[in-house]
Amino acid sequence: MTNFAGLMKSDKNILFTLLLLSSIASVDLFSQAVPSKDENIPFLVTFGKQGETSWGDDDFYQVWFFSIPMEFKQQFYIRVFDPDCGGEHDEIQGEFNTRTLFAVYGGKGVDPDQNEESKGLLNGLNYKGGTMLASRVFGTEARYDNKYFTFGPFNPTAGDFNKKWKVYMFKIVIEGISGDDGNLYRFFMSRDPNNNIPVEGGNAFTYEYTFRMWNDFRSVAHIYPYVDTGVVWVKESNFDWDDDGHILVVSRYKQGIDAKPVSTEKDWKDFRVGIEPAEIGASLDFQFHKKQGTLVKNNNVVLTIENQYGEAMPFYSSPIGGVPKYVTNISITKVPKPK
Ligand SMILES: [Ca+2]
Ligand SMILES: [Ca+2]
Ligand SMILES: [Ca+2]
Repeated sequence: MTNFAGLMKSDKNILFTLLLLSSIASVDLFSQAVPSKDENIPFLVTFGKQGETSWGDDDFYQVWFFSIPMEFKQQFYIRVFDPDCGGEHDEIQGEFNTRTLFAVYGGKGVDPDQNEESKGLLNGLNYKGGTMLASRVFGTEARYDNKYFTFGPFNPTAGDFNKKWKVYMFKIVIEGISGDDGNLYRFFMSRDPNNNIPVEGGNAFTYEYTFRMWNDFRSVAHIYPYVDTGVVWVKESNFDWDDDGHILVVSRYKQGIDAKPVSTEKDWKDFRVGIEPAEIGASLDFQFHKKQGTLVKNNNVVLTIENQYGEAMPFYSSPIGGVPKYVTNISITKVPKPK
């Protein structure tokens, strides 16, 4: 830390050092689990489209992107844990009768930087842009209950190339095509069809995160929106939070801003927070601290975030720049704008 203290003489150097630290911290070998270890979220969830939005899924589909660094030349797999709806983990309504489509896309049309509709945010737009590479519909299937199903192998070059990040992008669309139960599942992007072996430098992201909270008081879930150039403020929106505690916004410069109000039942609530210049090019940490006292059980929720232009921002499973930690005694407001 002595070198760091020395650099603090110059504001410009502080900024440079932080950028350097953030790029070093960005290597994360656990990044291919979705949700990731850093997120500490038990499951993603998608309900059958005859379900009730009051159970926590606003639109009965979800879109996830996987990115593969261009240096990676091997084939890879997308593994889905508990893709069926029935037996363990899933949320029954009446009887289990839900069918869920999982479809993997590559090629032109996938990259959300080049195709806004691909983000999957607005109903009626074509979030299935790209070429379908594999798909399967799962009902109640004991052979995939509490087990993995593996899509692939895929060649990295079958993805949609993104020049900015130098990655090939793939996406998986999850749709509750019938029924009314909640399908809980997770992903792992793997080099191996039968084991979870990470693709180095791979990542996963979404623009609308639909997930299950833990059924305990102490576990804190996190999601990590990435703040790109030009962002001045962001609007976080949450759906069907069941008034389940606090959402805190944390970064190197935010110790924990209480994002109030949170949603209650079948409603959206939003919260705006300003972005400091030095928070650009890194991730924020949205922390979900559950309500104490009476346990809110099986809480399914939806999260989105947009910038001041109304553009949706991505949540990365492996936070870009690493997990942001609040740093005391550094006030970024003292950093002057570069001349
Ligand atoms: Ca049912
Ligand atoms: Ca399931
Ligand atoms: Ca809920």
